[in-house]
Amino acid sequence: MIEKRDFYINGQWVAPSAANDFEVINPSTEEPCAVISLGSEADTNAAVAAAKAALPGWMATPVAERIALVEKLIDVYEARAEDLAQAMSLEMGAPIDMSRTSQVGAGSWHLRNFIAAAKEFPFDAPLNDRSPNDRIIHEAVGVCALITPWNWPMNQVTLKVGAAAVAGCTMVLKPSEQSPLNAMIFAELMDEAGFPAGVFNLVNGDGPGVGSQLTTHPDVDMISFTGSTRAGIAITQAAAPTLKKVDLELGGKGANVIFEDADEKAVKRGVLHMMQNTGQSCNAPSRMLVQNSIYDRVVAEAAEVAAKVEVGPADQQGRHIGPVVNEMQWNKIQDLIQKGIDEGARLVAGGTGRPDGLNKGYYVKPTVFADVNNQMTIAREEIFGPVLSIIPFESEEEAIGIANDTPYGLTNYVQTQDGARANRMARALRSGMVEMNGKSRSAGSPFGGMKQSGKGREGGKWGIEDFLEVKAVGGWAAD
Ligand code: TXE
Repeated sequence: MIEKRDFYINGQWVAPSAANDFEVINPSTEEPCAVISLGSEADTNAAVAAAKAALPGWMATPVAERIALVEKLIDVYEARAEDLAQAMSLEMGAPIDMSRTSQVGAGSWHLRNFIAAAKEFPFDAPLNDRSPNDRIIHEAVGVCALITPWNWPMNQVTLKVGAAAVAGCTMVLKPSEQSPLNAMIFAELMDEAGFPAGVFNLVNGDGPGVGSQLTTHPDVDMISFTGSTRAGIAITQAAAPTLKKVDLELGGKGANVIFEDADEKAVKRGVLHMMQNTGQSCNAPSRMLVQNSIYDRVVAEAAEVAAKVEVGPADQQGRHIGPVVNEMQWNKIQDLIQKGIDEGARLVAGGTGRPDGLNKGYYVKPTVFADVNNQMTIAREEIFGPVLSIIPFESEEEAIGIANDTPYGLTNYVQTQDGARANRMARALRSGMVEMNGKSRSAGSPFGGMKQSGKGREGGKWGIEDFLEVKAVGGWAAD
């Protein structure tokens, strides 16, 4: 059993101020795999104080030096890729091959994109050519609390730490208590890369503890949060009395609109995308909207594809899907599958219970419902499991109406070979991101949502911008 109780504060690993052990459970086996500590208010205060003390020096560090440290971070991150992958598989259940590729790979990708964006970012520039005495300075927001979830842990940690670091912010990371081990390795990497003491700090804890201590702390200037819409609302309310800046990347209920002229791989691609990471992605295409003229064929194909998705433990190599992260998520998913059945959706693959032969571990059957109506619970709530809902539509207008009829607005998907229609759809869909015909967004694109999917954008220059304040200076003297 791994024992890692210390926190990384002010450039050192320090013991928690009070004993408060927490067992991390391996979702593939339901057995404890590690013990960590949940921090107390004294630990949170120590980390915030370290970040506050380091802020002036870090803000004054030239951008090129901050970038150079992030470049060093990429080197040490890639050198420890296997340790990061093993930790993620152990604690959150991503199959090892997926951890080694997309889970770990997302981290270096984001850090590289931040470096490219930071090199071009106008941190300090005249207002325009006509106003040489007006200067626009972008400077760090200040001390940032970074609160991350367990589903794409390194993706989310690097999206926040990379942007905050190049922007000149100092930070306290509170990773999910469900997946702290990979974040603790990441803290070792920040140390190895040579970030000055106090620039980056890590305290483990849960939402009601360290999470809420950070959100209410008077010396924290900004919260960057990824997680549930429930917690996003709680954080916004808790942060209000101190008027902190709050960036939120929350849940989603993406539509994948499949028109009758979709390419022949569109259905398979959509089902596999839904099942990826065992459905635990905020941008999962969880509602497949299918045009009536191809509906029966698509339902049959989707059921067939889902039935072939293999499920297995995280330490097994291959392209199967792993368990979901914990018992609470497993129970939530089971309840929602049962609700789908009870509310009259037609189950065409999977269902409740564990897949055959997997009696221990939080495994879920890859599940597909057809004949779903957009008002059913499975079409409205983020399930965060391998469960696809297929909803029929007749016209483009109807598809737009159904896709937008959700409190969420993160990512939508469109499958059609008609370019004009694809572009009309891209404009009409109310979401922070739209992806067409299996093309994902390019390096440096902004990631984030509208409506109850959050506010703010992560990644590339938009991600950096969110960690910056804008200062307008009039009467700037010639240097
Ligand atoms: O998330 P929580 P949970 C969604 C998904 C999932 C559901 C619940 O639908 O089924 O959320 O997952 C910290 N103040 N997403 O319960 O609680 C918590 O410690 C401060 C979508 O695991 O939101 C952890 O670090 N912090 C999502 C982080 O928030 C608080 C990813 C996420 O935990 C807090 C994960 C509070 N009041 C779940 N409450 C996405 N957008 O990708 C919790 N935390």
